[in-house]
Amino acid sequence: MKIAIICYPTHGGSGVLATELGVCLAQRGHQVHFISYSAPFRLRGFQQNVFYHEVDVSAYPLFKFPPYDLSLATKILEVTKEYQLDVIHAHYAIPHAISAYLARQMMSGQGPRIVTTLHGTDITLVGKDASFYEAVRFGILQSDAVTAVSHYLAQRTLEEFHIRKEIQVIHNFVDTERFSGCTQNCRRDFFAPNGEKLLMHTSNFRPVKRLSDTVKILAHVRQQVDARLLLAGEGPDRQESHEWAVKLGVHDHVIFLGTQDYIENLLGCVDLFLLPSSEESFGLAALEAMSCRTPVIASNVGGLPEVISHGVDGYLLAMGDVEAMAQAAVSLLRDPQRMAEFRNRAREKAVTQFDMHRIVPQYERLYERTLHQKTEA
Ligand code: GMT
Repeated sequence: MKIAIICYPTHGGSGVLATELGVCLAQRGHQVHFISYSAPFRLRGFQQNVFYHEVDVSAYPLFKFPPYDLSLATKILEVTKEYQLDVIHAHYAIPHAISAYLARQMMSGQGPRIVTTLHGTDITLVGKDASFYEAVRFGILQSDAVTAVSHYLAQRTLEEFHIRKEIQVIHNFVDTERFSGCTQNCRRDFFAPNGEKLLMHTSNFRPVKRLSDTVKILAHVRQQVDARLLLAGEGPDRQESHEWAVKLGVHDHVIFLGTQDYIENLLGCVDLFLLPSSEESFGLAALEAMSCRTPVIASNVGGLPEVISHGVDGYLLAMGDVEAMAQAAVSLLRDPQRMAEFRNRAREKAVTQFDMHRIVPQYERLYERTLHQKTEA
C-alpha cells in the first residue's frame, strides 16, 4: 500500500509512535510518505520505501497566525496526486484529521481513505477546548476509520464528543529489539559514580507530567537510599522542578539531560522509571522503559493500567501521592530479588503484548478493510 503518515515531528509520544509505525510499515514493503513541518526526529538516516515531504507555511505579514492546516492540506493533496496514495493516516486529531479531510474534499471526495489515530491530549486536553471541540468532533466523524491507543481513550472520546462510531483500540507498541535493555552504551558510572541507584523520567515537561513530583519522589527516596534522578526532555516545567530540587536540597542529585534522541541507551541503565502524570492515555515512555527491563512507578490514571500491572511489573499509585511512590521505589531498590522479578516481568509483557510485530499488522488489516469498504461502495 501507499500510505501517508501525518504527524508531529517532535519528541512527543504521538510523533514517536507515528514514526515507528511508518518505518515498520516501510520495512514490511509498503511505500510510506511522512508529511510534517520538519523531519520526525526518530526518522534516522536513509530508509528504503520511506519518503519525507515538508510542509512550508507562508509567513505573509497579513497572517497573524500562519494557517498551517491549509498548507498541510495542500501538501497532502500534492503528494496524493503524485504518488496515488491509498491511505492517509493522521496521528493526532488536530489539525491532521481535518487537513486530511480538506485535502480529500479538494479531490472531490475521491481521494485516499482517511484513518485517524487519537493519542490522548487531542481528546482529553486540547480537543476539549471550546475553540477546537467541534472541529475535532468533525474530524473524527469524517474519518473512514478511527483508532485510539487505549480502551480508556476510546471510551473517553465516545463520552466527551457524544459520538456513536466504532473506535478501534490499537495499543501502542515498541521495537523490543532496539529497546532491549542492552547496557552496551550505558554510562552508569558517569551518572552514579558512587554506586547510587538511578531513577529516570522523560517527557515534554508539560504540567500534565507533574515533573516536580519526580523531584519530590527523589527527595523522599534519598531519605533511605542513595539515589539520583535523570530527567530527559525539555519543556515549560523545567525551571519549576529545578526550583523544587533546590528547595528540597537534592539539586546535586538531579541531572537534566535535555532532549535525548537515543533514549534507548539511557532507559536500560537506570533502576526505575517514574511517570507520575495527572493524565496519560497510554504512556508510551513507560512501555519503552519496560521493554528495557526497567520497572515503572506511575499514577493510577488513564490508560496506564492497560500497560502496567500494579505489584507485578510496576506500581500504580494515587496521583500526587509522592510518599507512596517513593516508598514503592525504596521497597524495590532494597530487594534485589523482587527487583529482578519485576524487571523480567516488565520485559516479558513488552515482548508478549506490545511488540511492534504483533501490533503493526493490526494497522495493516485496518487499512485493508477501509480500502475494501471503498471498493464495495
Ligand atoms: O504526553 C504528551 O504530552 C505527548 C502526547 C503526544 O500526543 O505526543 O502523548 C500522548 O500520546 C502518546 C502516544 O500515543 C501516549 O502514550 C501518551 O500517553 C499521550 N499523552 C497523554 O495522554 C497526556
